This record gives sequence, structure tokens and C-alpha cells, in this order.
Amino acid sequence: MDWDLFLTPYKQAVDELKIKLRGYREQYERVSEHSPIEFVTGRVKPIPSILDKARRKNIPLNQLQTQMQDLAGIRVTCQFVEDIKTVIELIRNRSDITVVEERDYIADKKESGYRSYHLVVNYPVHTISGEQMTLVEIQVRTMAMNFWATIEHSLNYKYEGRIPKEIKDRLQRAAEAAFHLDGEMSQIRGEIQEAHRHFMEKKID
Ligand code: 0O2
Repeated sequence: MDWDLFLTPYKQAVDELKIKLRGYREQYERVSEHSPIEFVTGRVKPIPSILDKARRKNIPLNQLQTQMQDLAGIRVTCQFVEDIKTVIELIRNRSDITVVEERDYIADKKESGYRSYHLVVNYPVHTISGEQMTLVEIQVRTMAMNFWATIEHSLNYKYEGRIPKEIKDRLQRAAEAAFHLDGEMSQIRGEIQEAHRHFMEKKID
């Protein structure tokens, strides 16, 4: 299998979508409005992770294109929980992106305590041999959810998926603390937005 060749369209999809989604942030800044997007990151799944997931989920390597939804992954991080809805709407309204699946791990958090909104989308990439559809997983989450997920992800890596129970329990409490923080931040959202507007106006003066 020529991995470089196979993954090239996914790299293209990640690069294009990062630019497109970051474009929204620039537009909001230009009109001095709160941006629902704080930052956008993306990655092509590393080959060892692809092989590992294919083995775990019994996906034959010749069916990766249709069966592995996160070969290309985009992560949109927001300041407030309310921003997540706005970002989802921005994505749903695009003519170049077709949403094929949605997983709401915010309304329905994972057992680990993980919260995030996942959209699986079809995104066309123009290659030298024509148009190719790629599946891309877009994860939308707040900064607090991202903080938690980043730490939990590295602990999972460290303990090879077998996090000791007491740390697991602590992580669940930390997930609830992050959820509570998001709630508190939403409450004072209006004030924060007002401060941001003042700051942007001063920057323009
Ligand atoms: P990466 O690139 O290391 O992040 P599955 O892979 O079976 O768990 P599925 O059904 O393929 O899940 O898709 P799902 O549920 O949308 O989750 C895929 C991705 O969501 C994961 O990618 C993580 O990025 C994130 N995720 C899901 N659950 C958790 C969790 O409990 N903790 C953390 N930190 N992240 C989670 P990968 O495969 O781990 O790859």
C-alpha cells in the first residue's frame, strides 16, 4: 500500500478546511464581533493509529476510504458552549461540505466523561485524476472540553488504554468540573463579550 499516495487527498482536505474555517474567525474579527471559533487545528491520522483502529474495528485496508471516518480530522475549539451551535450551523450551511453523520457527545457524554460534538462530513478534493470525496471528522468543543480531552488522551496513551480506576474517577470529576466551568462562563458571557468589543474598538482607534 502506497500510504503517501493514499493519504494525499486527506492532507489536502485538512489543509483546505483549516483555511476555510479559520476564515470565519478573521471575518468576525473584522466586524469586531465575538468569534464562535477560537482556533482550528487538524491532522491526518498517523499510519500506526490507522492500522491499530483498522484492527480494532475489523476494517479491511481496502475499505478505509469508506469505513474509517477520521482519516482526516479537524478540531474547532470555541470559547463558549453556545458557540458550538453557531459553528455547526456555519458548517451545515456550506455548499462544499455535506454532513453525513452527527454524534452529540455533549448532550450524551461518553462514559469516560468525554464531551464534544462530532460531525462526519463528505468533502470533495480536486486531485490530478479528478474529484475525490473524502470523509472528514470535525470535532467541535469548548476550550474546557478540549483541555480535559487533551489530558485524558495523553493519560490513555501513557497507560495504553488502561487508566487506573482512581485516576479514571478523578478524570470523571474533572470532566464535571470542566462542564461546570463552561456553565459559569456562559453566565458571564455577556460581560466577556462586552469587554472584547471594547478591546477591539481600542485596537482599531
Ligand atoms: P486520535 O486521532 O488519537 O484522536 P472510537 O475510535 O471507537 O472511540 P469512533 O466511533 O470511530 O470512536 O468515533 P468517535 O466516537 O466520533 O471518536 C473518535 C475520536 O473522538 C477519537 O479519535 C478522539 O479524538 C475522540 N474521542 C472519542 N472518545 C474520546 C474519549 O473518551 N477521550 C478523548 N480524549 N477523546 C475521545 P481517536 O481514534 O482516539 O484518534
